Amino acid sequence: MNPSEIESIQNSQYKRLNIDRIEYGTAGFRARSEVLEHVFYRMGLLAVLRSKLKNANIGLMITASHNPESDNGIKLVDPHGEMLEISWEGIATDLANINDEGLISLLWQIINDNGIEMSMPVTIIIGRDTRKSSPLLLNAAISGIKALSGNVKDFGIITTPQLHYLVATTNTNADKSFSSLESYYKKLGNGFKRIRGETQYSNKYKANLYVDAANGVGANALKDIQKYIDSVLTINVFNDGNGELNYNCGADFVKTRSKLPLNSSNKPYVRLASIDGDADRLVYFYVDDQNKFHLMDGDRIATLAAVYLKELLEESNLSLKLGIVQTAYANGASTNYILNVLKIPVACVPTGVKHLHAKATEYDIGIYFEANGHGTVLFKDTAIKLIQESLTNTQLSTSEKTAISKIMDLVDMINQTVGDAISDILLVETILRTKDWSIVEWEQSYTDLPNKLLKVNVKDRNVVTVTDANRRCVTPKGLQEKINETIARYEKGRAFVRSSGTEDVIRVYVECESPSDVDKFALEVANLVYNFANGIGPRPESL
Ligand code: NG1
Ligand code: ZN
Repeated sequence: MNPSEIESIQNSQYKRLNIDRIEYGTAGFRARSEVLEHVFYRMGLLAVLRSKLKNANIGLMITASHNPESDNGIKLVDPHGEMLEISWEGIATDLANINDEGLISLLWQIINDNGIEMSMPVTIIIGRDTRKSSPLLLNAAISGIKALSGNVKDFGIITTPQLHYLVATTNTNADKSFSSLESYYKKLGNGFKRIRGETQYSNKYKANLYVDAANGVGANALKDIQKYIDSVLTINVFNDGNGELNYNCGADFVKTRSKLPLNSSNKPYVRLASIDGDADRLVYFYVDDQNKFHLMDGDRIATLAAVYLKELLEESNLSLKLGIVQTAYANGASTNYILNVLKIPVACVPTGVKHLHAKATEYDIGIYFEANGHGTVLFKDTAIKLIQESLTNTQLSTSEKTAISKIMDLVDMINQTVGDAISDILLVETILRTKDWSIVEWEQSYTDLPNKLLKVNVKDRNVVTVTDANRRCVTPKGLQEKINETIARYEKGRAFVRSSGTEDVIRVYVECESPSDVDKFALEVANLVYNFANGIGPRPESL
């Protein structure tokens, strides 16, 4: 750092507020927006250091996803569009929490420990969601970037997956020029139109989808993608920004409450979908003629994609290894279906996209989804090369060629940098149309086990530590044994607890065979957590 940079940082208006320690969690920092200005300033500083270290553009996304409008958050995006490397999460946490007097020396420490070459010019790519607090916080981040002489490329209001895509493609453009949103829409939209080919659907599939956009940034993206897919699919957007962000709507609301979002049609068997506030999660749903709600979550999207890819691989005779990655929150019935019906390998990893993404890269084609609807499909570079080469092989049969070119269209249609609700909608719609399935046929592949996800408020959520992909609790001592005793009383019972990385709560998940037992089961485990981890607030006595 040169003297003027140091002076600028020392004189910055963004002084640390006297708040509790804040952690770089599952998806960066998230908190009430009014306490975050100094954190954003410091993440601006850190993004410049990371960018210099990597000699590449780094992304900053300003969003608190499905959290209430009053929250905000920030995360760094690494050069290939992936989440920040895990070893830097601790550095980000330290930098966000250090007092103002220690800031310069901590920056020097980061520079020296990592051997960062400070003279290199760098650019930070920024995007933000629609929150009202975002412009002010953006200024704080820009101020941090400029204090260390970084350049800013601000893409304004965009979805989280768009920011990931823009970072990844900009860093691979041969001339280092900035990618455009248009290239994103064209890539997805063209893949979607091409793969359609001559497929005729007539009966069950209807090319008409209703999407709840959580009153967030995804509403713009859905309206934009419509222009690139012509009338192949009509996307009717509701909760498109006139109401409050994520309030009684959006993918998280629909998944956790298992009910229709605000302003939704309740016409039986109409295919509906919800995305979240920054458009990286997607769930589908419908109501039947008894007005019963049916949810098609991330597990269902993963299995649908797996069915289709498995068929295409068989038709193409390409020898590529397909695998699925889930977390412990995946419904046991979906795991069972993947293993025993589809006969595809499945891995379970800890919660957090970075873990799923990393594991999925181990397969030639890796499908990963969180039950909450965040996920995508990854194609290894070697797999893409094989697919491309096979397209020019004159020995192949017509059906092999058709299948291979469809796989290539999928490569275009899918945003491989991160789960992307817009791209995932195109994927789901492609498969339903190809199979001529209504949402009911899709649902028939397996029956979910009844399940419940609860939150428990405790004094310090860090007292709960876990291992074995979140499935076993290490501390508080004795808690896991008690949970095991409870599980043993329920047929097909499964339960686990862990501290949230995005909210100040302990999450409790249970599933079992009997729908009438699941609430009782969930309350028993929640009460164990409350007792062992010094619960605060109302005891979890009712749901
Ligand atoms: P936490 O709060 O750590 O459980 C939640 C989701 C994650 C992930 C992140 C990021 C559940 C149970 N947890 O994390 O899967 O999506 O938010 O948004 O859905
Ligand atoms: Zn999100």
